[in-house]
This record gives sequence, C-alpha cells and structure tokens, in this order.
Amino acid sequence: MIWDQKHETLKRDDMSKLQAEKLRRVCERVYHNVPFYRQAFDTAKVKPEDIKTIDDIRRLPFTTKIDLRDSYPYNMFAAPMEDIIRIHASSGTTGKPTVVGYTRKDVADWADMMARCMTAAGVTKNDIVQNAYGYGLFTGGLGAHYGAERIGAAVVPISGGNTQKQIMLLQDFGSTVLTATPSFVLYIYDVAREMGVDIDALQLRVGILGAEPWSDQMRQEIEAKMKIKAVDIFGLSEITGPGVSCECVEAQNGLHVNEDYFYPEIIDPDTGEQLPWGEKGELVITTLEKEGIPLIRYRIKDISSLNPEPCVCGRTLVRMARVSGRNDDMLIIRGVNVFPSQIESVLLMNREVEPHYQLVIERQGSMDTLEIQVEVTPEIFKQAENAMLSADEKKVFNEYEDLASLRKKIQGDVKDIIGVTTSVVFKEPGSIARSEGKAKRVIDKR
Ligand code: DLL
Repeated sequence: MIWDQKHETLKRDDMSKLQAEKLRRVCERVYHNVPFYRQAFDTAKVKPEDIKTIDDIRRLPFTTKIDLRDSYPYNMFAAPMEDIIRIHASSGTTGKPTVVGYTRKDVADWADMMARCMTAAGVTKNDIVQNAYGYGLFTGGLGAHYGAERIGAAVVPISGGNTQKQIMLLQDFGSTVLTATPSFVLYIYDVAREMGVDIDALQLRVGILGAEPWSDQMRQEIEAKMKIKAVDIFGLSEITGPGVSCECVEAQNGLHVNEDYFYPEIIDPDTGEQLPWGEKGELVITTLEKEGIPLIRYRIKDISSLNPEPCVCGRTLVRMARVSGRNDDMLIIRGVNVFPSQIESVLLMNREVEPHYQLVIERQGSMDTLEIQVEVTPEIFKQAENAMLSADEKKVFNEYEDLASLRKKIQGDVKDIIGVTTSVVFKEPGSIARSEGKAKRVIDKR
C-alpha cells in the first residue's frame, strides 16, 4: 500500500522539477522573513530568483546547529508567532535546546508524511499502534501519534518508560504496532521474559523503530525475539521530527525520503562539495514546504548515502542508507575512525552475547584504550557459573576459561573489520543499564 500514490511514485524528472519550484519558493520565504538568511544569501551573492533548477541548490549557503543555537529561541522562524501552533525542541546535551515552530500547515504536512511512513511499514486503519516514543518537547511521541491518527489506526499514547505497563498493554490491548527506540524494544523484551510473558501470544506484528543508530544485526535480533518486522524510521526535530524518511516493509533496504518535502544531499564533510549518488558522506537536508522554520541546506552530521533506484515496493522516492552514526559520535581511537554501530554489528554476529553493550574509552598515558563491555546470554552465564562452582579455585565469571575463546574471536573480528585492538569484558545478563529512550552506548573518559 502507498499512502500518496502520486507523490511517492513521481518520475525523477518530475520530482526534480517540483523540487526546483518549491526550493525557489522557500528561498523567497526565508530571504524576506529571516534576517539570518538574507545576510547569508547576500554574502553568498545569491538571490531566490537565481534558483532555476534543483542543481542551483549548490549555490546556497549551509545552515548549522550553531546557527540555530545563535538564533535561540525564535530568530530563525519565518512565520509570525500568531501563525505558530506548536513548538518542539531538541534535547541538546549541553546548553540551550534548538527550538522549532510549526504552523497549522506544518503540523498537517508532518501528519501526512508520518502516514506515508507508517503505510510503508504496513500499518492500516485496522491496527492498534502502541506509541512508546516520549511525548513532550521530543518530536517522537506527537509525530507518531498524528501519523497513526491520520491513517485512522487506534493510537495508544502510552509514551516512553513504564516498561511493565507497556507489556500489560501489549497483552491486553492487543497492540499490533509498536513505535519506540530499538533499545527500548529490547528492554521491553527482557522485562517481558522476566514476567514470564509468552511473546508468541502477542498480536504485535510491526515495530517502527528509530531515533538512534542501530545496525542490521540489531534488527535481526529484534525481529527474532519479538516475532515482528522491524522497520527503520529517521528524522530530527530541526527538520520536522520522525518522518523525514522510512523503510518500506517490502524491501527493508534503505529509507524512502519524503523528497517532495525535503531535498536530501550527501556532502563531503570537509569540503562541503555535493557527492554523487551512492557515495557515503554527511547528510544535508533542505525543507521544501515548511513555513514555521524552513531550513536551507541544514548540515545534519549523520552519515548516509542516497540511492535513486526505484524500489520493489513501487516507490520512486530516493532511499537513504541506514544512518550508521553521526560525525560527532565517531570515535577516534588511536587515529582510527570508529562508529559504535560498527562494533555493534561485529558483536551481534556472535550468538553468545546479547545486544546490550557499552564502549568505554580511556586514555592511558598517550594511548587510547577501547573496552567493549557486553552481556552474555543467560545460557552462557549459567554454563560459566556451573563451571566455576565445580572448579577448585574461585574465579570471577569474566575469567571463566570458556569465555576466553569467545573473547579472542570478538577481539579478532573487531580488529579485522574495524582495525583497532580492543579489550572485551563480559557482563552478567541484565547488568548494563537499559534505556527507555535513546541508548547511551559510549562512555568516553578521555
Ligand atoms: O530522534 C526524531 C525521531 C523520533 C526519529 C522518533 C525517529 C523516530 P532528535 O531527538 O532531534 O529527533 O534526534 C535526531 O537522532 O540526527 C540522528 O542522529 C538520530 N536518529 C534519528 N533517527 C535515526 C535512525 C528524533 N533511524 C537525531 N537511525 C538524528 C539512526 C537516527 N539515527
């Protein structure tokens, strides 16, 4: 099923034409309403009327998170306050959040985009959508809520957290769709198991998961454990919230970007040059329809690539590769660039460990050290415990001999695939902190 047959299956040329018209209009809007953009356009010696084709976008200046911070809270808004009906903000880890305002049309468009995404994930009006994204300034909760309502599904607005209650509602309400972060779904699974819940008896069939990086191995793990299809959804508050792009359940191979609303580019983060289809680089998005706070060439810092090949699902919308991490999440370990999701992929190739891990980075002298802490499965833990009980000398579980070969294998794989030497510490099941929202994977003590 396709929600908006016309726009989701446009021919590339028609899409490019539509995008060029919209780009010119949004440039006019920001040039006349946002002093920051007037100045930035003037400095770049470009005027809205210079935009004739979509390739002219390369002449436009970039916008960064710092620009948004500097215009805190409302200086980047392109609509008068009387037309703003909603305000969200991103949870900046330090300092002030970045603030986004939506007009009535922005909220309606967002609901439409989310309806597209959810339809791509296989949701229909017959579904019961348990929405475990947080409601509040975070865009996840209300974004998914409006999309599900737009489709006509029944939304259960439970929000994030409340893990035991999530499980009760999954059982009693017969929820068929779960919207949540991937790490929270794994936590729900663990708690459900502890509660003795029969996962097979749940009605759940689809998870629409995002808001944090997760690997394909993690998807397989979630699908096998929860007995669902897990679909990746991407977005960020500055651009709108969830719904910038989403996988289709047919292919689960790249996230269809709502291109008639957002123009995606991939650039070389060092030179700012646009990269050709297929090449990996920094994702940049221009909003083509937004009224409240349109953004021109917003540098997202997320790493992806774009694939224009039409998809088996029938959509022609360009697909962005699953976001493997952010430029600013990238760890530089002894000069090697490492994304946490790469390590996740390696870990989850081993059935003996659980998808619960943390990376601890320290500096010893002038050396960076990376310690991978990962939980073993309850079965492995039990085996280790039994072996330790029968052994003469008392050992801590992590020193149990049979884990040595597993440790060596993981260290070897990480070294082969990523190129860094690591230490691996096995943890008891349940000992690594769980997340009810975005997971914290990295503890950088440097
Ligand atoms: O996380 C919006 C969202 C809510 C997306 C619910 C999907 C589902 P922010 O809090 O502003 O907004 O964080 C945006 O999270 O730049 C990425 O780094 C990361 N991110 C979001 N979705 C994905 C994903 C929401 N599917 C930032 N894969 C983005 C990887 C993701 N990273």
